[in-house]
Amino acid sequence: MVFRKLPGVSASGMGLRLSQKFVFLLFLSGLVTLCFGALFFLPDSVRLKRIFLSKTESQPVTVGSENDVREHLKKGAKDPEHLRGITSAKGETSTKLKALSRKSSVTNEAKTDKKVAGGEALEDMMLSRSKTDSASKDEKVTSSSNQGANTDTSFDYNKFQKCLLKPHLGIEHGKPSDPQTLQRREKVKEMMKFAWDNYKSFAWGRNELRPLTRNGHIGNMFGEWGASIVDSLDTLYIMGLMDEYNDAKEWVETSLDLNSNGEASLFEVNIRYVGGLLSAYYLTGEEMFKRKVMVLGEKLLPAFNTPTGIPRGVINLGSGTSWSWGWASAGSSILAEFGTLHLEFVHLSELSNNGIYTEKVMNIRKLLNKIEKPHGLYPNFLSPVSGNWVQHHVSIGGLGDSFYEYLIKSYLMSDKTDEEAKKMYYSALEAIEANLVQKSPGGLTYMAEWRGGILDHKMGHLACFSGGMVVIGADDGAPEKRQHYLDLAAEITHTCHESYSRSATKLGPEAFRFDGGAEATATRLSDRYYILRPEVIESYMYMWRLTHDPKYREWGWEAVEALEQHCRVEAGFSGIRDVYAQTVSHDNMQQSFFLSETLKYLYLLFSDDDLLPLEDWVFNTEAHPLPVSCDFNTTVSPVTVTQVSVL
Ligand code: DMJ
Repeated sequence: MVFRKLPGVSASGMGLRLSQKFVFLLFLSGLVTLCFGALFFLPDSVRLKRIFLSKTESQPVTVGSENDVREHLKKGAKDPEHLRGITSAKGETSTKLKALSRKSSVTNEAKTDKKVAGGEALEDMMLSRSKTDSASKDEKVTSSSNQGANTDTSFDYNKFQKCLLKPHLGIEHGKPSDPQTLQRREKVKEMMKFAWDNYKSFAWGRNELRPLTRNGHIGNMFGEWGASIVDSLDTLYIMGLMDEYNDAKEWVETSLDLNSNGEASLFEVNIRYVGGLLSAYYLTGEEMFKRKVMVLGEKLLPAFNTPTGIPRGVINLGSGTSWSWGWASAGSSILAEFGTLHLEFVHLSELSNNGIYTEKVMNIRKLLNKIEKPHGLYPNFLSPVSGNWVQHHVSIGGLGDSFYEYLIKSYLMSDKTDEEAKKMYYSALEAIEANLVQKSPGGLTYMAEWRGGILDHKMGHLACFSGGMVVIGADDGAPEKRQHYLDLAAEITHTCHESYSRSATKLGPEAFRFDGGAEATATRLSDRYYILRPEVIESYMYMWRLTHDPKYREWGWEAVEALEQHCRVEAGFSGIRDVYAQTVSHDNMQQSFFLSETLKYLYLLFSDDDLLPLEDWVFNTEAHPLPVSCDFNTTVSPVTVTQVSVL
C-alpha cells in the first residue's frame, strides 16, 4: 500500500488522512493476528512456538460441559447387597451424582481454593504413607508438578470388592472340570512361564525380549519402563504364577522410575502402563500400583493442551510437550489413539477422585459426536488444531480399531448407564455395516477399508478383534437385531479363523485380501508376517463366553499348537516373517502384548466363565481387566472441573 503526503496535513499525522490511518491500523492488526495464528501450525519443536505459546499456548477448548461429566459418571445407585444387573441402575441418584450436583453451586473462587487444598491434601496423604525409595521419588514429582489432577484418593478397595459378583479366589479360580480343557489351560500357563522366565533372564527391565539374540529391546513407543513387566502383572496373577508376579511387583515398586523423561506414544503408555497398573491394583488391592498410576496419569495430562483438547500422538513425559507422528498427514491425530483413552481415564478419575481425566475424554467424545461424519463413518485422521477430519480413510483395523471397541466397552463399563456411548456405538456399527461389511465370492464375511468412498477389499489381523466386539454388544442393540449381531460376530470370527487355516503355519497374516481371486489370504509379501498378535484369539474367547460353541476352544487350541510349533524358540517366543512358508524365519521379538493379551485370552478361553466374568470386568484394548462401575458408597467430594467451554 502506498501512502501519499497530502498538503495541509501536519507532520505528526504522518501526512495521512484519518481513513488511511484507519486502513493502515486495520492492516497492521490483521498482520499481527495472522503471524500469531501461524504459530499454531508450526511443529512443537520450533523454538519460536515454545517461546510464544509454551504452556499457555493451547488451553484445551473443552467441548464437554460439567453436565457431560456428571452424566458420564452417573452410576447405578444400587443397594450393594443386590447383584449387578438385577436392580435397575437408571433414573436413580448415585452418591457420586449427588456429590457432583453439590459441585454445581461451587463458585469459581471456591474452585481455586479446592485446587490448592487438593494439592495440600495430596501432600499430606503422601507424607503419611510408608514409602519405598522409588515411590517417594515419584510422589515428590506429583507434589511439585501438581496440576490439580490428584486430590483425595478415598477409594475404598474393600467396598469395591464387595461389588464383584465373582471376587478373585486365587490359583484354583476358573478351573475347568473337564480334564482336557484343564490340560490345555495348564499348557497355556506353561507357555506364559516360559515367555516370562526368558524375558527375566535376558531382558529384565527392558521393554521386550529379543529371543534369538537373547537380549532386551527398548523401542521408542513405550517410554523406557519394562513394558513386558507391567503388561504381565495381571496375567501372572490370574494364572497363579505368584513368584513371578511378586518379582514383577517388586520391580514396579523399586525400579519403575516414572521420572525418566522419555518420549512415548500417549496411546501405548495408556493401554499398557495405565491399563496394566490399574488392573494390577483392582485385582490385588496393592496401594503401590494405585500410587504409581496416579503419578503416571498426571504426566499424561499436558498432551491434551491443544486448541481442541484432542491430544497429539507423542508426548515427552518430562516436559509435557507433545507432537503428532511424522507419518500422520498434516499433523493430524489418530482416531484409534485419541479414541482409546476413555476406559482408563474414567478409572483414573475414580481412583483420584478428580474429574479432570473424565473431563478430558468426554471432551474428545463430545467433539466426535458433534462433527459431521461422511456416511456416518469416522475417518482415521483428525486435526487437533481445527477439529476437522484430515483424510477420509476409514478402517476397523489399524488406525481406527479400538475407538469402536471403547465405545461399546464404555457403555458396558458404566454398568450400561452411558447412553451416549451406546448410541454412538450402534450408529457407528450401522454405518460400518452399510459401507464396509462385505461378503466374498466364496461366502466369507469381512470388513473392508474405505478410502473416500472407494473400498479396499482387505482386512487386517487387527480388524479381527471385531468379532469379539460385535458379540459383546449383541445383547444391548435393538432386540430385533440381537440374532443378526450374533451371526455377524460369528461370521467375522469364522473369516479370521480361515485366514489362519489357509496358511502353512496355521497362523494368520498381518493383512489378507478378497480381490484378484484371493479369499482371506495375503497377496503381498509385506503382509505375510505374524507378530504374536492376539486379535483372532481374542474373538475366540468372547465367542466362547457368549455362545459356548466348542469350536472356539478347538480353534484356540489350533493356535496354541501353531505357536508352539513355529514361534517357540529356545529362549522365548518370536514372531515369524511369512505365515505361508514351510520353514519359518523368526523376527526376534517377543512382543509385550503376547504376555498381556494373547496368552491371557487363551488362558481365559480354557477357564470357566467365572474367572474375570464379563459382568464384573471389561478388558481394555491391551486385555487389562477394569471393573464395571458400581456404586459402593464411597465418600466422594466434588469433582474439580477446571475447563468448561464450547467449541
Ligand atoms: C495391542 O497393543 C492392542 O491390542 C492394540 O489395540 C492394537 N494391537 C496390539 C496387538 O496387536
